[in-house]
Amino acid sequence: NFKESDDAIHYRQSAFGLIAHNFGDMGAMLKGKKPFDAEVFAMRAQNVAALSKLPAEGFVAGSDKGDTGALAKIWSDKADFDAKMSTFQDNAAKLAVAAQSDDKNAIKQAFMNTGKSCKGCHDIYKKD
Ligand code: ASC
Repeated sequence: NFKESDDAIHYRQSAFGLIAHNFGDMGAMLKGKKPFDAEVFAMRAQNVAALSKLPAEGFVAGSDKGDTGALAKIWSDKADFDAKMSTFQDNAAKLAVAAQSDDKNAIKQAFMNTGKSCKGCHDIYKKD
């Protein structure tokens, strides 16, 4: 529970920031912008799988205000939003498993599926 809706907003934005940092580094490795380090990649994939479970708690009722990226549609279509968040968590968990293997194609596919979960939700529920 949060004392103020600002605390809930700060909580979910912090979680998303950590997810973006970890996911972004994985993307840089897969796109060849930096060398692929399987150990670091797997660590980051585990981070994202764990972090993916955090933001949902911050989307409390009454926190659909202020100048955040969160659109009011999140709260009017909460069941769909929650389902998409759950799909993201599932894909992130699968990415963490794939990252334990040496199957680069499976890793790339799992990474792309997870990225689609990010984008699929942002397209509908995030400003810009
Ligand atoms: C990222 C990031 C996102 C997603 C999205 C995937 O690295 O910050 O929001 O990937 O662009 O399509």
